[in-house]
Amino acid sequence: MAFELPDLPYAHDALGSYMSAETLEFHHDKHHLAYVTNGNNLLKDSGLADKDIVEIVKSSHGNNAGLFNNAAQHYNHLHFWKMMKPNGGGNMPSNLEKKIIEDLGSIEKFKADFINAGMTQFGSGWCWLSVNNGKLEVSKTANGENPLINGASPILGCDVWEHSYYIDYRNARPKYLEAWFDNLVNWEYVTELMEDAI
Ligand code: MN3
Repeated sequence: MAFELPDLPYAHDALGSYMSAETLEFHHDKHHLAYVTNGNNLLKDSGLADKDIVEIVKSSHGNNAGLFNNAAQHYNHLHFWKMMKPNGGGNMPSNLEKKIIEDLGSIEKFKADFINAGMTQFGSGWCWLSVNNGKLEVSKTANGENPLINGASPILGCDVWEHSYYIDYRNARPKYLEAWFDNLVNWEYVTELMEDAI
């Protein structure tokens, strides 16, 4: 299936100073669009054009680097926009909270581990919460890679490419990660993804 750029699920200025309209104009309207455009060009002759996005990401990994990079980034950003909402962060639904405590120790430990994964990802990449064999785990990946390639299902991912934070936070990646976690995460969407993956 050809890739399409979805509209943002909120206005460009809806996330306030935590992620500015200028950042979203570049990040969604230009960077994500480029992954869609380049991905569609590479998809044409790949033999995967009739597959869905998850299949394309998994099948291109390790044998079609150009397609993989663009398809994986398309997948990552499709979810990234929905993983945020205006006035996000704060309390999470109780079934997600319970599962995090069960698998990862505590909410505080999960937050610290997630932020640490984002901080210690050298160069561009992502930090993740995913479901792997029914259990939650925190991880980080380089560039466009994501937990799908390890057989896990990502349910929360924070983009730590500089294009995601440099306009609003300059080089302060830890400050961005903290603000993102506390003020932007759409925990209801994360919970939906968890319920689908378990
Ligand atoms: Mn990005």
